[in-house]
Amino acid sequence: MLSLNLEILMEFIVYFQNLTIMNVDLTYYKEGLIRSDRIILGQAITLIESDLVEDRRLADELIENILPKTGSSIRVGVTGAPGAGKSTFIEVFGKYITSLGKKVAVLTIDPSSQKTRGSILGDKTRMEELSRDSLAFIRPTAAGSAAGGVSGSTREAILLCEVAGYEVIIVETVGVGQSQVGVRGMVDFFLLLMLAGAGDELQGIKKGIMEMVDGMAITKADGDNVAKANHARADYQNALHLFQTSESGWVPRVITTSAVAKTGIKETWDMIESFLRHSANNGFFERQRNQQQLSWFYSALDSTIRDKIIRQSKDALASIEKRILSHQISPARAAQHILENLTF
Ligand SMILES: Nc1nc2c(ncn2[C@@H]2O[C@H](COP(=O)(O)OP(=O)(O)OP(=O)(O)O)[C@@H](O)[C@H]2O)c(=O)[nH]1
Ligand SMILES: [Mg+2]
Repeated sequence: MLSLNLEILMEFIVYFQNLTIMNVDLTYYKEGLIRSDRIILGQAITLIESDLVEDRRLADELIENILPKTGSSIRVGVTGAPGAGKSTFIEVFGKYITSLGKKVAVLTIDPSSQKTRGSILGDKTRMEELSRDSLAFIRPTAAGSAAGGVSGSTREAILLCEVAGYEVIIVETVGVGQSQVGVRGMVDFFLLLMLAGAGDELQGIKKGIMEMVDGMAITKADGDNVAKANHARADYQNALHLFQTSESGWVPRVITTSAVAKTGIKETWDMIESFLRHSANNGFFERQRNQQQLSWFYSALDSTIRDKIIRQSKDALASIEKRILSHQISPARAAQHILENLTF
């Protein structure tokens, strides 16, 4: 507990020092990352989340510089409804991964708070054991940023963790629309955690999410919950067979797990490993990574153009909004009009 608090305190001290000094440069970040300095990794994530123009410039330079050293981790997304047991599961799962001698980074996205230095405390104390593990790094990331699209900063945070030598990167997101789709687009394996309910298991789950997942884990399968969880597992497994078959050719598996009884943890890892073997063999792994890279580009392009327009055409936008609302111009024509008057 003491060492945990000290570490958090250190991070805050260094963070505030940097706010005042801010003369750190590319070499400082790059070398820090390469020697796997956790404090500098944390600072680099703060840098890429920053909206300040000069920070963004340095962040872009840093990312470009490290790109050749990225891509070697296994990227796993974990999603599920609030309270499904994601953080508790990730703590136990993360400990299992470090017990294999692998370094694990956990990035949590909190869609409700854009810039959340404050929630570091909450997340670190919730994954207390894992955050004390020298092979683990835990960090909440902001949902939106200047790095492009909803998920820009998390994507960049993944790259930073990879350069710092993290071999497995887990991205936790609460199961709400935009953030979930965003995370699906940046990970190799997408795991959905579900709590077995009392009634009809399949009612509460949308077809859309079923099509996105590579695996499901029914959580809290302990005590009185075991029978219910097994039942739910069979139901979901049947349902998943109906959603045949994604481009990967992989049929998602469903397992039961308990973070308390520590069951289903090795099974989850084994499932991910067999997915990786499968998708490496048929070329899907690389295809998916390539596709994700390009869709990141297009979403960055969208948000860059949008930012530029909003900065350059503030007055024109205000007046055209009025014309749209008084039916003098159609929204589509208005958009064209704004674009035609943009200078690049
Ligand atoms: N019995 C039992 N309880 C669990 C298990 N895993 C988590 N819980 C409890 O479920 C509650 C929610 O767990 P979290 O891990 O915080 O859930 P979460 O999905 O991360 O929640 P949010 O981040 O708020 O969306 C906590 O009170 C946990 O103690 C488990 O395996 N068995
Ligand atoms: Mg959580």
